[in-house]
Amino acid sequence: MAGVKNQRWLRQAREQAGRLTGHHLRVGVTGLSAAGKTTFITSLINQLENHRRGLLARRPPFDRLESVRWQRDGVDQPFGYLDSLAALASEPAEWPASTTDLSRVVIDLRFRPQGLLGKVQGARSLRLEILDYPGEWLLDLPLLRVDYGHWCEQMRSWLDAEPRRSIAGPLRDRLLAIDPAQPHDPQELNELTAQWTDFLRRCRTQAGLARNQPGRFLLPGSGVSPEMLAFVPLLAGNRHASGPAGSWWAQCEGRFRYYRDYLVKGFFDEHFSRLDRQVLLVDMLAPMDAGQPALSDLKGALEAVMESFRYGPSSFFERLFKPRINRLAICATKVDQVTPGQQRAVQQCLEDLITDSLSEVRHGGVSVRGLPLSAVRATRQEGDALVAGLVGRQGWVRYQPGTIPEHLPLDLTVDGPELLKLRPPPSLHRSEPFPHYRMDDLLAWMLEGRSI
Ligand SMILES: Nc1nc2c(ncn2[C@@H]2O[C@H](COP(=O)(O)OP(=O)(O)OP(=O)(O)O)[C@@H](O)[C@H]2O)c(=O)[nH]1
Ligand SMILES: [Mg+2]
Repeated sequence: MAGVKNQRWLRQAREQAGRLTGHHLRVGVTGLSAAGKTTFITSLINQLENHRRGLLARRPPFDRLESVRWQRDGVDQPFGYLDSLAALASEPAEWPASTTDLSRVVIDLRFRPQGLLGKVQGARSLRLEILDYPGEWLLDLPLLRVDYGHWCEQMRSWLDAEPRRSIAGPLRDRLLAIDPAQPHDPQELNELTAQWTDFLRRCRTQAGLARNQPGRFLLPGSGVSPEMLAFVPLLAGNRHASGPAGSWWAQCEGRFRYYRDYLVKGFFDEHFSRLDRQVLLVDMLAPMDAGQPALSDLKGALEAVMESFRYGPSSFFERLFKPRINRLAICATKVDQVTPGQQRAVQQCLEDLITDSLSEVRHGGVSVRGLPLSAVRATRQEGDALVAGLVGRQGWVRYQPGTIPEHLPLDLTVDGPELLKLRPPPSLHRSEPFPHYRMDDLLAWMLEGRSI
């Protein structure tokens, strides 16, 4: 434990040193499960590696970019760039696998100097650091603001409402029937934990719901033992409940506290509390396709996640040692699934969905940029139709995506865009920039305001 702490301390010290010289940029890529984080990061490295060929070639400051090095040595848990590339370049092409653990991306960029003074100073370098992690973990951040009794109340109200009530079925009755003050039965607790995990999985797959807590029940990550994850919400419990040692309450409350203070807080402190910029990736199309409950759950999830970050201006001291996010890019992802003319509408619907949170962020003085993105474009346009390959099928289909409203209706009821399961485009190669929408705009935004 002391070794891990020392390592963490050393890394933080190195980062602070980089920060003080202005050569370090930490970008938080934030997105729920399947938002498109891994594909985005893969495409970002690919665009940078091929900066001389793609849209970046003529775009400042990348027109001065001399060299790009994706670092692996000395990086603990490096991002599986090569695995993601192998999937995308396979025949037939596949999307990168869903993420099961944390990984780190470090990219060193070296720029030709600008102007006379720059020439005297020599080449400018910038280290870009990004993290990838399972989106499920993000859903735990709101737990940092609640205690166990509060969480039980919240779960009770979620399970009282559809579609969770039907999905939970008899599990809800079993959890409600437990008297928190009674001695707990370890075997029953294990059974209930397994059922809660299965319930979370079905919420996601059957109803497209986003808020599935605790997220680590679905993807534990390394270093997490099953005992750490043996607790459930006691639906008869509340903020005022208590129980003697050995009771259901004492058991579940203790494990919840450990989960929150060790796993969730550790993840947040190490990875999110020191960000310079944030890219919030949101798959808006899938919940629009799944329907009103999925959109409403996504709204709740995004609002809760955004509340967890520190936005806005900070004092000089804070800027050095506790920087806050001063730029936020909010991006509807995978917009290649609709026609170019509809892409802005998808972005608008996303901004409508979280309009209150965005006003808060803007009010804190943060510059917000909205960009509808596609990290890897799977479709091409032919007239007013799209042409693409489908997962598990050969050849091509020509289709017209359903309509996208100009604004999201207040009751969140929309006619779904009727999505198809697209496969990535063929013949992707590491040494060619992948086709995309607006990755160049996003990269330029990331570096804006940095003196390089
Ligand atoms: N058409 C299209 N689909 C995409 C794009 N990016 C991602 N996808 C699809 O979205 C799925 C999820 O993308 P990932 O990059 O794995 O998402 P993630 O946020 O890393 O998900 P987790 O690792 O599960 O948290 C992929 O398997 C693709 O099916 C894109 O640019 N265009
Ligand atoms: Mg991923």
